[in-house]
Amino acid sequence: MSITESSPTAAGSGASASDAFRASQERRGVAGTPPERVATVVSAVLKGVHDAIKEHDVTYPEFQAAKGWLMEVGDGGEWPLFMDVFVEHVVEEVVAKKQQGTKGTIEGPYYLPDQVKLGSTCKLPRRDDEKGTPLVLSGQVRDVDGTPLPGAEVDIWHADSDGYYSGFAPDIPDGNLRGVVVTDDEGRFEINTVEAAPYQIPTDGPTGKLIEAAGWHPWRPAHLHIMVRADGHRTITTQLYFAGGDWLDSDVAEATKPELVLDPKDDGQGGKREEYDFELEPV
Ligand code: MBD
Ligand code: FE
Repeated sequence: MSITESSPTAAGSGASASDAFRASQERRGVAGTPPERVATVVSAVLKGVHDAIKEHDVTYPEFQAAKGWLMEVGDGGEWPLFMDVFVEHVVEEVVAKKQQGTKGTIEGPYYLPDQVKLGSTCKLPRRDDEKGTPLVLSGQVRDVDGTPLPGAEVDIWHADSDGYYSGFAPDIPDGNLRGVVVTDDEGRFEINTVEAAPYQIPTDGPTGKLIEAAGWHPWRPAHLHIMVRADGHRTITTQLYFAGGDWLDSDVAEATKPELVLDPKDDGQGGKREEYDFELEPV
């Protein structure tokens, strides 16, 4: 295997995250924003930049280097990656203040809509030789008042045991380790999958180069992404993490929360099991 075929290169993951984002913009639609709002927020952002320049005596070479780097982020299609790693967690923190129910966290750049629909007890699509410890995640989707929600959708996507996502890395079949699980008449689900590995920001792109230049690390702890939808309820977008895993206390994307950390138990057959329930607030 050559490095270009087997690594989560910037060219492979950054640019395709941009394509996925453009498609999602069509889905979400873009609301008209009044000029006062634009001026207020953009002025505050620019003030932050201006203040940093003054506070740290930023030089002309540094200013020009920053300009070149910004151009590279765009050319490499890494804006979705950069924004979701370094900015999304604060947006989520702000909206979460007004929300009830199961804790959410950031969506990140690797969600893909319209994945295969699966029955309440199911196996996520995987390769015949999919590596990784088997993991069964079961639970119930309920309203915040405790009422079970049959027919809710548990839309799950995660990296493989090498830390790569289908749709964003070469050589992984479309839809691998992705699926929309529909809950049974008691709101329950049981998903058979494999443990994900920690995720590393591609080191060969502009985001990775910035991380290296700053002496930071490029890792997210192992995680499962989950979006839970039910009629009449606010959709929850969240992630589940694993107790004791690497990078849990230093996620580069700052998206962990104590409530979202699982501690799966051995099932006695070489695999692991865990339960996690989701509570959705009515809209
Ligand atoms: C990921 O897998 C992720 O979840 C986020 C938030 C950013 C980059 C890669
Ligand atoms: Fe992720």
